[in-house]
Formats: sequence, structure tokens, C-alpha cells
Amino acid sequence: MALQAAALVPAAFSVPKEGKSSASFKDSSLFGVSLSDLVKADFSSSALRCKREFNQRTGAVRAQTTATATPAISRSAMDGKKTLRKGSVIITGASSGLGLATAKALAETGKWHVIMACRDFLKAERAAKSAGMSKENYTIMHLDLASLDSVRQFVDSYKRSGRPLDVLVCNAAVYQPTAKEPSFTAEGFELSVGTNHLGHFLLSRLLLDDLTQSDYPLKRLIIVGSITGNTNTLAGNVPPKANLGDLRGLAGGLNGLNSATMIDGGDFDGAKAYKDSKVCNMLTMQEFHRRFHEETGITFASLYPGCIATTGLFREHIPLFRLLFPPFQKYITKGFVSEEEAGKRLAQVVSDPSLTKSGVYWSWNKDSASFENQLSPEASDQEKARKIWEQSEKLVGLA
Ligand code: NDP
Ligand code: PMR
Repeated sequence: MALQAAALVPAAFSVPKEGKSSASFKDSSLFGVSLSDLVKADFSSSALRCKREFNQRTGAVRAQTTATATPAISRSAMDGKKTLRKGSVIITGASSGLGLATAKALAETGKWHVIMACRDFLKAERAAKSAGMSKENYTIMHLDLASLDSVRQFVDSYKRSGRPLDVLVCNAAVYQPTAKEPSFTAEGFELSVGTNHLGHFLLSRLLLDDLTQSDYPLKRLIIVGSITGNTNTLAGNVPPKANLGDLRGLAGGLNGLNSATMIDGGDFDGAKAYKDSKVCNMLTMQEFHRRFHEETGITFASLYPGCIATTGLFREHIPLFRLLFPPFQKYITKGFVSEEEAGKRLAQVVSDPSLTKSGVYWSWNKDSASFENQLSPEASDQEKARKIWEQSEKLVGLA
């Protein structure tokens, strides 16, 4: 296994909490909503300003091993039989939850080499070991999506490794449902949208050429979405609902100084910021499809893997929520899915030869059969997708 980089200092920082919080709706309600709220219109938390300071990234990139690109199909000198090389798949946030389960599922097939792109190198190494992944099937590389410098460094290291890239899975995410005040990425973007959307946007754009050049029988770019960003579902109508508005906050840089921290220009709400980021993920996938599918042959896809109520995503939620959320999803909504099952679903989107259709948002039914799902009007709004693309290009320094 090539240990390619190990800059372990996270580039994001939290804003010190100021002032006393009065007992708010979010504090006192278990699932963040009462039944009457379900039928209410949009809901947002009170305005909270913040002071910020940027931290310094001090991570260093370790020397890396190099590899030589191998053609996807080679002919064995001994018997003249054609053999397919292992596919190379990068999975962001593969140190836990869905990303780890997907890495494990793909590694176990023996047909994939998984590049686990993680912000915490040691955590990823321990996770891979405890998942029973064999060393020849994975490589861990450092990537902190909350720092655009880190994204660029990761891409440089990957390109220098000479390894081909066949599939990129944008899976990592942060969710801050109880945060009273915003946190920011190294460049000063609100953390959830900065990490989940902008970090992945830059990563995908910089790796698009590598995907295009892949000679593997399938090449894919997958961006994990979610039901909670889709207001055409019950889950998507739990307040606060995703709503990107006219994108004025995004246009202003989401920095809380000369612009709002929320895409729609509203007051900070961590749960809404996450859902907004998921809408951006789903819109970005479709914009990639429109711009590049025909020209490159890459399959662009998004998905809702099911409610994986046991993952680290809910680490910042109150303990009672973490205790009751899994049984609530298992027995009441019946939307629960285990990490293992969700990993198999995402692994299917990575490698199943039948899921080649591009521009699709995949979901699974009760029998775990995949189907093309409908996105909400906002999550399929072409004009918004184009504007987000253009604004995001400016924010990450591509335009
Ligand atoms: P986890 O918290 O278990 O996994 C998230 C991963 O993202 C972790 O590996 C985490 O790293 C990583 N990550 C967070 N911030 C960064 C960063 N700045 N740079 C690099 N990596 C980072 O949650 P899930 O497995 O549940 O989430 C995975 C995906 O699934 C997300 O996109 C989420 O939106 C989506 N999803 C989840 C659902 C669910 O019910 N859980 C439902 C629908 C979609 P670390 O281990 O270091 O914290
Ligand atoms: Mg939700 C079919 C109903 C359904 C499904 C599939 C989900 C998935 N949820 C459903 C319904 C409800 N949820 C209802 C009726 C309520 C009010 C009691 C409810 C509440 C709720 C909360 C407070 N649900 C949540 C939260 C969270 O904090 C989670 C969240 O929004 O994270 C962004 C969440 C989720 N519900 C889901 C899924 C998949 C999540 C989390 C993950 C995500 O979108 O990534």
C-alpha cells in the first residue's frame, strides 16, 4: 500500500460560541420538528453573527510512491488471454459510514483498487483494518475538503502517482444540526456547503481530465445526494427545508462578512446548510452530465442510499436523537438501511455494468432494487444548476 500523504491537521475551524442560547425549537424537540411543523412553511433559526479567525494549515505531504499507468486490458504473455486490470476508484470520506462500507464492498471483489481520500489518515487506516480490507486493495491519501489547497494537493499527488482514475465518488459530508453559529473552511466558506459542495466541485473539476482519459470499460463520477434535499418527499419537508433562493449568499461567498453564510442569503441554520449542500450536489451532477457526458462518455450519477441512521453523520446531534433515530427510521418510517447494505448500493452505482445511464438520481425500493428517482423541482432546476456552476467556479478559483 502506498502511503501517499499525511497532512493531518484539519483546515476547518469552529467559531467560538457567543451569547447564551435561549431554549430554542432545535434544542427542545427530539427530531427537530413537531407534527404541526410538518405542515408549516419554511423555518429558519434566529440570526447569529460571528467573529472568525483563520487557522493555519500546517500539514505536510509525505513522499509518495509512483506507479505507471497500465492499460485497462492487457494480453498475458503466457497464454494470450485478455485480462482486465483492477479499476481505480477514489472515494472521499471513506474513513467511516457509507464511504467505508463502499470501500470494503468494492475491495472485497478483488476487482477494484480503492483510494480512500480522507482527512484523518490514522482513522482511515484503522477503519480499513477493522473492516478487514487487505492492503493490496486500498491506498489512503490525505484530502481535507474544507481546504481548497488540500484539494489541489491531493489532485497533484494523485496525478503524480500515475495511477489511472476510473471512478470518482464524492461521498464525504459534514452535518451540523445543533450549531448555533457557523463554522468556516480554510478559505472562509460556511463549512457544510464549503465542504460538501465546493470542495467536491473543485475536486471533480480537477479530476475530470483523468476520468476522461480512463480506458476502463466504465468511467463514472458519482456525487452522493439525499432525500432530505428533495422537497417532493416527506423527509424533504421536515423543517428547515432546503431552499437555495436566488443564490445571493453563494454569490457573496458564504463568508458571513460581506455576505450571508447561507446560499439563499438567510440566517445561519446548520441543518438547512447541509440540505442546501445536498441540493447543490444533485444539481452539480446534472450540470456535469449536460456539459460533459456526450463529449467524454463519463456516466454522471447521484443517489439516495437510504437512511443510514447509525453513521457518524449524526455525531453532532444530541445524544437522545442518536439513540432514537435508528429505531424511528427502522420501525416508523421504514427508511432505515444498514451501513453494509448502503455500501452495497453505492458499490453498485460504482461498478454495476447495467447502471450506465448518465444524469440519474438512483434510489432503492423495499426489496433493495434500484430505480431512477424523481428529483424535486429545485433539485432539477437547470437554470439554477448553471448558476451554481458558474458561481462555484468563481469561488474555487476556476473562473
Ligand atoms: P459519516 O460521518 O460516517 O461519513 C462522512 C465522511 O466524510 C467521514 O469519513 C468524514 O471524515 C468525511 N469528512 C467530513 N469532512 C471532511 C473533510 N473536510 N474532508 C474530508 N473528509 C471529510 O456519514 P455518512 O456515511 O452517513 O455520510 C456519507 C454520505 O452519505 C454523505 O454525503 C451524506 O450526505 C450521505 N447520506 C447519508 C445518509 C445517512 O442517513 N447517513 C442519507 C443520505 C445521504 P472523518 O471520518 O474524518 O470524520
Ligand atoms: Mg427524517 C419516510 C420518511 C422519512 C425518511 C425516509 C427520512 C429520512 N425521514 C423521514 C421522516 C421524518 N424525519 C419525519 C416524519 C420527521 C419528523 C419527526 C423526521 C425528522 C428528522 C430529523 C430531525 N429526519 C432527519 C432528521 C435529521 O436530523 C436528519 C437530517 O435531516 O439530516 C440532514 C434526518 C433524516 N431523515 C431521513 C434521512 C435520510 C435523514 C438524514 C440524512 C441525510 O439526508 O443525509
